[in-house]
Amino acid sequence: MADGTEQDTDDNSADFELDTPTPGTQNITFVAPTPTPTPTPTPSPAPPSIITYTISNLIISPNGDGVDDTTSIDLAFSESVKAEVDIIDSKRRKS
Ligand SMILES: [Ca+2]
Repeated sequence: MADGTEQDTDDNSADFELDTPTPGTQNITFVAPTPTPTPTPTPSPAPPSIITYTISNLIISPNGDGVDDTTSIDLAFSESVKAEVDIIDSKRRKS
């Protein structure tokens, strides 16, 4: 047909064909997709940190002679943490 009316030349009712296209005429309405906002990443919480610490003796000789056999370590963290303290000898080996 030449009157611009809809035709179904391929027997597919899901589409339609125009015999005479209409340049400049909007045959369909374009609907812009709604932009999906990019989720704002949640800032990572600051890792736990040491607030204060005291060590009564930095060097100990735990040989039971009563001289510098012990030390006292007091740590305060910014939050509750599971902490491990390593005691190393002069050759940097763990006890
Ligand atoms: Ca000692």
